[in-house]
Amino acid sequence: MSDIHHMPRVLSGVQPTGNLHLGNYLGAIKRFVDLQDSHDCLYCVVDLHAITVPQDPKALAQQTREIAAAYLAAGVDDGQAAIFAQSAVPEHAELAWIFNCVARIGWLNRMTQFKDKAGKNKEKASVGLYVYPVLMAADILLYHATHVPVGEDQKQHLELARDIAGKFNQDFNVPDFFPIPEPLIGGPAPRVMSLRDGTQKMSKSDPSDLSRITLKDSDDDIAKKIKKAKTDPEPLPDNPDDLAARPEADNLVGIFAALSDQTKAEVLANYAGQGFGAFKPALTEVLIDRLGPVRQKMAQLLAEPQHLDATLMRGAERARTIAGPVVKRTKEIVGFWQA
Ligand code: AQP
Repeated sequence: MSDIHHMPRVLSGVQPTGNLHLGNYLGAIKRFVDLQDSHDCLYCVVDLHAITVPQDPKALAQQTREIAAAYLAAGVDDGQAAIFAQSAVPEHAELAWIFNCVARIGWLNRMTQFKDKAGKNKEKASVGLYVYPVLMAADILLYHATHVPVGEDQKQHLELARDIAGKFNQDFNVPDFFPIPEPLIGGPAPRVMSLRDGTQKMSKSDPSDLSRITLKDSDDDIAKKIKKAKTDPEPLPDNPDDLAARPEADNLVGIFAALSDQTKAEVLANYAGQGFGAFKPALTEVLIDRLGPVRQKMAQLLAEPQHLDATLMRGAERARTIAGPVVKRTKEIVGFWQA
């Protein structure tokens, strides 16, 4: 029998590690907004994750405010969804330790993000970077979250969270104590690719600024980056399947579709037979139309840090009202002494 009835609950987060880009927006933040009316939502700024690689201590708190500002500017309503810093809820680290003792080294050795991020220097990578997916499992399961909106790059980590939940429930004979969370990965742009190379993920750490559109880019920056985006000489097809071997074209059509809440087929219905000379200006217009207001609102919010701090404080209080009892019960299940 279940200990707890699992109501639909959404948890997700973004690292405060620098300039947010279109991949973070389409893969995560825009979808946070779409879910808030139908689900109980918690959106954290995952600063514990951020320090798995070196961060400037003087900049980190401000970067955390920036992500909170991005959530709000994109349309997350802090009256509905809790917005908070991960480090302000100590239960994340507490549950992560217990999960470190549930997860298997063999499981972590399969994680491709660690391999990508540690590169050839894996002996010098932090232990935190290695156990990053275990902390992510704790982030989700701490709230008994049932759904996790993320970009496709996080799919493997979500599978690990599911494995950890299942193993804990089985090891301690508490069927259904932790729900098995479902990834919410979808839409026409689940993996936004670099504007310079359609086979590489758009990412904060790409050395080329032309590879990504950031939420701080001016309208002129956006126009310049789209103008310079790599394409091919063929006109656009009328069938999305015909984009399969054209990664750059597929990426730009996917971005257009996601920003305009259409499918790729609907976008192609308007642009089939046309080249990028016609498509790029239209894409620039959609980008400016959707991202311009987010940029302006973010700037306004960042000019009032006390408002952002109040939002983060309220969010942390609310998060702790859920996290506290879950950790208390988890400790009982594990057998820890509690007065
Ligand atoms: N290119 C992407 N397409 C779709 N979704 C993406 N996400 C990231 N890149 C893309 C999603 O954004 C959310 C937050 O990501 P994060 O900041 O926590 O971490 P990240 O995935 O490490 O971001 P970057 O930009 O890719 O950083 P680096 O360069 O350090 O690797 C997640 O839901 C993620 O799926």
